Amino acid sequence: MPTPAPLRFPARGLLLFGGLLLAVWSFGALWYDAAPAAAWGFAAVLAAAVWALRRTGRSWWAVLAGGAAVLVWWLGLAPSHDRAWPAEYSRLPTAQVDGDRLTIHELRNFDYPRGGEPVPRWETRTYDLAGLEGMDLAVNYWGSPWIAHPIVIFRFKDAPPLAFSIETRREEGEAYSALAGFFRRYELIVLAGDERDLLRVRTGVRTGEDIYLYSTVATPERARRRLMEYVDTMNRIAAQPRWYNAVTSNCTTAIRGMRQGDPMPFDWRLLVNGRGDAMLYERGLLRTGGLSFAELKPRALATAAARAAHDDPDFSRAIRAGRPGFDTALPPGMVLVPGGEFTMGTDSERSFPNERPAHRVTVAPFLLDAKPVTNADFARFVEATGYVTVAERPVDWDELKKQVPPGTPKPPDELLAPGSLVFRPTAGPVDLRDMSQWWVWTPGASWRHPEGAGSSTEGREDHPVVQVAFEDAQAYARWAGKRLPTEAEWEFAARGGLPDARYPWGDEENPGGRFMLNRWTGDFPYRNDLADGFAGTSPAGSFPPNAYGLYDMAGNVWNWCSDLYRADTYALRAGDAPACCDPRGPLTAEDETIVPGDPSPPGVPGAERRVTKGGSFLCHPSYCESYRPSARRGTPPDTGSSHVGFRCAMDAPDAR
Ligand SMILES: [Ca+2]
Repeated sequence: MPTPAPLRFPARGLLLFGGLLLAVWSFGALWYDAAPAAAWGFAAVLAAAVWALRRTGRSWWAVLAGGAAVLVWWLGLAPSHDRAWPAEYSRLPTAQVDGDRLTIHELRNFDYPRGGEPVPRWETRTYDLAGLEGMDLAVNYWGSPWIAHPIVIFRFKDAPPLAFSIETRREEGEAYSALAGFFRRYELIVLAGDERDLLRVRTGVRTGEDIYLYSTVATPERARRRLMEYVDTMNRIAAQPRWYNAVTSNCTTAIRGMRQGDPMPFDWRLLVNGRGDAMLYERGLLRTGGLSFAELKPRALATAAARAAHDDPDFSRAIRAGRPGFDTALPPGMVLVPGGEFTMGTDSERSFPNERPAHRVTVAPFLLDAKPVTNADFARFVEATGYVTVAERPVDWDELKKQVPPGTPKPPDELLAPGSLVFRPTAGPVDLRDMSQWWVWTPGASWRHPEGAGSSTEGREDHPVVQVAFEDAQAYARWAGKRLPTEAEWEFAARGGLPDARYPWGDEENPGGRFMLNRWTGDFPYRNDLADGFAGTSPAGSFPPNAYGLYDMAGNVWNWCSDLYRADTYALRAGDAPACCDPRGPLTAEDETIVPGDPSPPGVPGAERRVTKGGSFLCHPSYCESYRPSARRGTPPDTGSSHVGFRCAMDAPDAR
């Protein structure tokens, strides 16, 4: 028998690589599925055998034999339902279908009280399959943008949404390890749960996780087929335990495998499933609201809404409201703000006295314009109604008298001509306590002529309307069938579900070096370096929205709120217990305590002022940083200016 020729490089290299892979796999299988000591023992024996055979050219036989022995042992490992499961995995759901009636046993519906321990609840529920309306998809990220966990949700006409989550059934004290997922460490479980359980555990209990919510195009018939596949898999697993495997049987590939009727073509994004939503979008399986995927995804982010609605019995509607692809029938341009309890004001040292103390407040769900009312919007209102704004009317000295110190002489007539306050940069540094140096009473200034006679809004149709008084904003809101937001609503909305964050987007003012708002950059009030792109107002919505989809909640223009202003409102309210519900502001300012350091323009004690929120293109950290959600100002109601606008609110529709 001729001696075989020595293996040439490619074949030898492949053999070496294969041998190494087998050895590493065997080591991992023993490490994860037996014990680390077994893995080390195996490695030592194998190394000794390879060493002993090193001159015979047959040392890879030792690797093959060792690997084969481990494989035989490993394939013989049996999955089991009978282990020390933690509460959340302690029961296996099963289901029965009888015509249109679906009954699920051991449906998980844990409650997660804020700050408390989970309350286990396992239920039997029945669903009318004829009432199945559609199928939604929640995508859960817990760290890497490449790896996600899909939760499929079925919506019914007369029942809460039913969610399914295919997970590793980890034992008590066992953490999920991506590497262990390649071996036989975990059994597979299909959880059937109330949507509030499977989503809230990820948004309100665990930290650092995100949920994106999409509506799929599945018809009720198609959704029913998918649902039946889940039911089938669930019952099979209950009858016969099965191993989880990160490649062949994970939460995403298991979904694919269930689709026996019309298989989903294989795609790399089934494994690297953090990009699975993009794949579904490309295949036309998601409702898009007419948006590109790059636009859709940020608006599908439901983490903040879910946190805000954590205790809301109407959780399922709150997390969907305003999200593209869901039929929530909101008036165009409005966003549903879920409402809830929150900390209003702040105890931060870096704040004004009128923002303190922090106190708990609840607000009901409400609708809010996504953007401030623009010049084009306001022009439509004026055209339709012939409305004349306060700044366009001659000043009524008898009215003005009430707002200035008694005995103030009547000003010259030209100052009583129609006009408004216009911002004018100074020539150089000035005393920042004296606002009169940059605010100039300008005859002829109005919403049509924001900088006075000769100026216009041409080319600024999409900028927020300015030079509007409180009364003008109210008149517009009434015409639009809306109302102004309360201060509490404004602040809740601006916070975007982030409790205690300094800004509507978080604690860092310029995340990644990016400007998140239009404020004053450079040296106030004489040099603007345009670092954020705008010296004056910017088109409404030029900067990223907050988590509720609201734009310009910081900077650009101040927004009128409906509340009467007092610097001591928070101090008075902080004594209230429990959290005050939908506060509408003080009823009178007559006995207002003067609060030293109130940043509002000086007024006559007790004279009416209204709350403005949000800060403007004139705010600068050196001066006010009033674009923080807790910041507030009192503004005389008849005073328009270059940097005060508004947006409207509505009560949330009660109907689902
Ligand atoms: Ca600016």
